[in-house]
Amino acid sequence: MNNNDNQNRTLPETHPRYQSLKYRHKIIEGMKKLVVAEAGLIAHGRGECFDYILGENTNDPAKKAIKAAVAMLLLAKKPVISVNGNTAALVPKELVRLSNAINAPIEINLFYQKKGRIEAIKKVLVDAGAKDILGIDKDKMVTLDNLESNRRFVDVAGIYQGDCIFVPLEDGDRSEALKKIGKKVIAVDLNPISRTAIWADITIVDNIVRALPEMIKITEELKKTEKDQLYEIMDGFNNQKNIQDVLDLIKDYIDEQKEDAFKTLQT
Ligand code: PTJ
Repeated sequence: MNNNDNQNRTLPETHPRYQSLKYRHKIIEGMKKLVVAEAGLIAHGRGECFDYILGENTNDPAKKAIKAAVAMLLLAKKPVISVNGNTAALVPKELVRLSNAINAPIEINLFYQKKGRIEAIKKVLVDAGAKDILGIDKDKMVTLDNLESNRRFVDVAGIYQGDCIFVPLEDGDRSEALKKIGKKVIAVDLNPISRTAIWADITIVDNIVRALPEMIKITEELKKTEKDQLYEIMDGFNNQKNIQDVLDLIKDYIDEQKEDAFKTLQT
């Protein structure tokens, strides 16, 4: 029995938590192939927890943030999509689709450097259809001085020159560092009060597995939009207010669950 058969047996599609378990398995498989860092499993679990108390759907503030983010990416001169292990394991095809739709290169940028990881992530992205991947050629890497983690190593043709950096799902020090050197930062983070979320210009508080397909859809719509309208969408967005709205939704959801969570016991 191969690994997939084994997984299908232990993961019946009728399971009430099928979707969530499916993505868990992607992360576990990614870790076995070096795509995902060991700490990526813990990061995923933290994300799941926030997703749970957000009702596991793309809420209105997330939709607003996605629209503003797409407008910002379309207006940028040199947008770049930064990819880490978790995103490569969860949504490789969607990353490539978004990259093509907004004409932004993909750059692999890792917090946990380990021999073989970049090659493993590159393979996943190439298999998903990526053509040009940045962040893999040591001769083309430069260092961001204001950052101490491994994320400081960036591609001269990518994040180093980029004006708008999309940083889905990551640890906290980089969005602050990128902001301080004048970049626009767009984050996807299920934790609305993480450092990444707070420092980003636009924070999409949603699961990356739902946010990326929505971003691709909105890109197709907004591509036909005039520039001044894109500016209107981008400038009309207030990240602080949007994060506060998300926090209100979490409060409301938890209040509803005080009653609703026990209804299944009566059926
Ligand atoms: O692949 P590497 O080496 O670059 O490492 C990537 C991880 C994610 C391990 C690294 O950046 C890390 O340790 O991140 P943190 O500090 O755990 O932060 C990850 C954030 O992403 C947390 O705020 C989580 O809530 C959030 N998160 C986790 N899964 C998802 C998510 N946000 C959106 N969608 C998810 N599926």
